[in-house]
Amino acid sequence: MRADEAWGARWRSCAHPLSHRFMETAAEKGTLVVLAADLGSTEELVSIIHQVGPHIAALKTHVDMVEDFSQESWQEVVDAAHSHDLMLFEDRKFADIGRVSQTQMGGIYDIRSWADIVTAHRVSGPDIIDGIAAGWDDVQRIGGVFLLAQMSSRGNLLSEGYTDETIATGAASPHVLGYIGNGSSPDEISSLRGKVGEGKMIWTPGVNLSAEEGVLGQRYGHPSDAIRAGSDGVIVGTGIHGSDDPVAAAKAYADATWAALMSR
Ligand code: 5BU
Repeated sequence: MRADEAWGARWRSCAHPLSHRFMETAAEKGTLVVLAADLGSTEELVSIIHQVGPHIAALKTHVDMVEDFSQESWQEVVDAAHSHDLMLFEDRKFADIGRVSQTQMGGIYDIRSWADIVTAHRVSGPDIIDGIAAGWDDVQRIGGVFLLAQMSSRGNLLSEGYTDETIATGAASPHVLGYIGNGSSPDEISSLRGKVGEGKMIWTPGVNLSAEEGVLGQRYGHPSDAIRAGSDGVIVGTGIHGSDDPVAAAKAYADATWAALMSR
C-alpha cells in the first residue's frame, strides 16, 4: 500500500525525513513492529533479523548487551538489518549533559556511525539533543532522537509535568523524531497523542499479545489497542524473540498492528 494513503495526516505532518523512511518501510511490509532484539550474541541477532525481517519495520538494539561485540561482528548485524530495509534504533537512553552525550555517540560502540535513531531522557536539560546531533555531525550522518515522554515500567518517575516539558522540548527541535510512550496503557497513549499532535512519531514498548505482566516491573498492553490509541510503532521484544515460533509471532504482531492502523 502507498505510505501516504496508509498514514494520512501523520505522513503529511511529520517533518523528520526518517519518519517518512519508517512509514514507507511499514507500508511496504504491512507492519508497525519494531523488534526489540534483546539477545546476547551477534550471531543470534543476525539470525533473528533474517527470520523476522520481512515482518518488522525497524530494529531496536541494546549494543551494550552483546557479549561478543567487535566492530566486525557488529557490522554483520548492521548489514543484516539493511538487507531487510530496517533502520537501526539504539535504545541507549542517553541522559548526560550535551558535551558528554556527543562523546558517548562515539567511543567503543561508535553508535553515531551505524544508528539511525537513539533514545534520550529529557532529565539533564534540552541541550542533550544538540549533543547527540553533534555526534552524528562528527561523522557526517543524520539521525533522529526519540525522547522518553513516558515509560512502560511500573513506578517510573516520568510525571505528567515531566511529559509536558519533554514534548515542549521535542517540538522545538528538528532532531526529535518522536517520543516513547507507555504501550501498556491506551489511556496514556491517547493523552500523549493529544499533546503531541500529528507532527511527531510515538513508539511504544510494553506491548504483548498474551502476557498480562512482564518480569521485574514491566507492564504490557495489546498491540492493537496501542496503535488505535495513537502509537505509530509497537516495540516488541519477548513476545517475538522469546516465542517458540518467532516468525509466526512476528507475523501475528505485524497483522494486528497493520489492521489497527487501517481501522485508525
Ligand atoms: P519486552 O521483552 O517486549 O518487554 O522488551 C521491551 C523493550 O523495550 C526492551 O528492550 C526495553 O529496553 C525497552 N523499553 C521498555 O520496555 N520500556 C520503556 O519504557 C522503554 C524501553 Br523507554
